[in-house]
Amino acid sequence: MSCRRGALIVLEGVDKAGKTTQCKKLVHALQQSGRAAEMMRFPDRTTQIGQLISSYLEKKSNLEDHTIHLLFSANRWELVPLMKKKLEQGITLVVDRYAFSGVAFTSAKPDFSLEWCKCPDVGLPKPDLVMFLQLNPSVAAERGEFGTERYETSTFQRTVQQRFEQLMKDPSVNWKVIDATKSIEVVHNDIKVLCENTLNTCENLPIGEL
Ligand code: DGP
Repeated sequence: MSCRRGALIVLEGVDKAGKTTQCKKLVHALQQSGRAAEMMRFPDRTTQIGQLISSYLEKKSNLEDHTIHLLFSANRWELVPLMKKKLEQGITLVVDRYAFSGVAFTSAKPDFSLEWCKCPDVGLPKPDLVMFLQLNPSVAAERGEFGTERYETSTFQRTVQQRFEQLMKDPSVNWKVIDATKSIEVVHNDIKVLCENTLNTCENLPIGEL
């Protein structure tokens, strides 16, 4: 019998929406229910490319805007063989940020079109489900001060949110919006309900491409 593939599930949202917490809880819940599941995150700062990105985000180095965009994309591409292998082994991947963050963050900079920003990620494995943790930027600000990394300002995050809203109009991607103002447990439950449907329907379909 051939192994049923795992699902590729992505959580997106502006900073402070609770993506990392929710990814961890989802992986745990999937494992408890007897499914093989693992978490991944982008950028993956552990690779050589990831270290260049990390140093850029920490403002220890400066990189030209197109260059860093391509490095973020390259960081996703370098993990594709591993992602495919795991999905084919039946492992569901819960991914903290993906190509949509890539497009939303770079296109929030002046003079970058959504179209240009999407190009380097064309062909990446397509998520079976992308959940957008919706959080009003003013509520995000109430969750505490932003950190000191690049991009962590309210003005920039508001523009990022607008770019995500444009991306969510793409009907070829299975977007679902989650109200992230609710408590951690309620959000977790909403996420589990949405995943259930995807997990039951995707396993006989081939992995798509962005
Ligand atoms: P995190 O490790 O999840 O806090 O993400 C690091 C920061 O990098 C966060 O502000 C979002 C941003 N980011 C994530 N992916 C990309 C990308 O592909 N391109 C750009 N320009 N920024 C990204």
